[in-house]
Amino acid sequence: MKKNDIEKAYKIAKEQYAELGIDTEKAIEQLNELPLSLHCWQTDDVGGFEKPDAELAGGGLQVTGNFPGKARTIQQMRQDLDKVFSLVPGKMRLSLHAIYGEFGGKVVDRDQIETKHFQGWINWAKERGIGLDFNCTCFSHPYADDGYTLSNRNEKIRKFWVEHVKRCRKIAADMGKQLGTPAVHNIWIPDGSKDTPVDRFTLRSILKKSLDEIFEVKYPRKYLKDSVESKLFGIGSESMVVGSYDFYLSYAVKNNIMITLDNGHFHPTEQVGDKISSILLFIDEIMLHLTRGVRWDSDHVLTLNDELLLIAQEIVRSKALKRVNVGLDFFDASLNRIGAYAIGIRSAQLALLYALLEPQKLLIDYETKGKFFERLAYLELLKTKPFGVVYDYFCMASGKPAGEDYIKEIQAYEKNILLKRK
Ligand code: RNT
Ligand code: ZN
Repeated sequence: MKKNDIEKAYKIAKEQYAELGIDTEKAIEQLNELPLSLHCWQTDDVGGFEKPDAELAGGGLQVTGNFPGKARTIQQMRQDLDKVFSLVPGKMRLSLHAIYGEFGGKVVDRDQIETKHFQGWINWAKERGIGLDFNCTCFSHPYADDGYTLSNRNEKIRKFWVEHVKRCRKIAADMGKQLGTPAVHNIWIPDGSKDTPVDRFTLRSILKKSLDEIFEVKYPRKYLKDSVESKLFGIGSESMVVGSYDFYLSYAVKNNIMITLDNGHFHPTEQVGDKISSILLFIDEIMLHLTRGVRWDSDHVLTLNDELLLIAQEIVRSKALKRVNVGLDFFDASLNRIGAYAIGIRSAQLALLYALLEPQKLLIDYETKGKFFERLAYLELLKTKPFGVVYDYFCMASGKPAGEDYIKEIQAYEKNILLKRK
């Protein structure tokens, strides 16, 4: 896109929004300050680097597709992530999983991992001025094969996973300490049952006990923020998931930790956006895993749809930009993986920008006066306002490709880098 054209269009867009009492510059500034936590696992289909060429995600997570050029080494993964960062404006963080450590060709089991295995990542993040978030990996492991980890009835296996998660929290706290920005540690486990279980109560009490043990160790919030992620069902856990929404919401409220809302983990007509204003009255912060659910599947590339818009609007309308940790979570191996990131990040930012460009005062005024025609009319009008132009300008002003320009860059990267990978 031509710089001149973007500037011209932006000038008009700015005036249009100003007529509604909205300052586009301020919206851009707010968006620029809001970090997005990029999930590292779209680079390699949740493979990790515990063993060469790890393929299967496991734990009910299934990645389909075989687009060429998946990252097979940490170097390739970093190269891909740098490419992604070069294509998008705004602040980024990186969310790592425990299987992405640098294990130096040795077998380091999950109950043995230490900060030293992630020091390379910490240095990498420091050089780029970005924060890290962390996730224990309670799947793709022989001890997860029977479908239960932290809620396993077998004490040896349960203890193994408790030790793993404890170590992961320690690593996350070290990341936060070294990088000067708290790391979110997120716990998601696949535990659940394919068929209708009889004794749900015992399973959930075991999970509670494991979590209590895990959280016995306290870390300052300036280093570590703990979060737990619920799910409705997965492949192989269709009938019951131990870590359900009710379970984790109760646990989070009681223990004042965060809950991770992955919008692919709810009933199709349930809206995560609607939950934000409720939860934030009872816990300090939440974590989001933004994704796109399609029928039964939860991990399609994020696009700008109504569900995402409501989430963004509710963050902004609740004045919770500093209380919501926005992360992404999708993995699709059927298309260019760098492109998947770029699309997902752009969608998240577009949704947030759209929400930041809302004339809140005006809308609330109509709402409180019961003027519902006017409220609806403005909400509809906003859909045809030029927020895309404002986003293009934001990209350009940040020195990043604007409009369709990022597509060409990804095509070139595919040709020159991805297709040449073995
Ligand atoms: C799984 C959860 C979880 C994972 C990652 C890989 O359903 O969404 O967040 O996607 O931990
Ligand atoms: Zn998730």
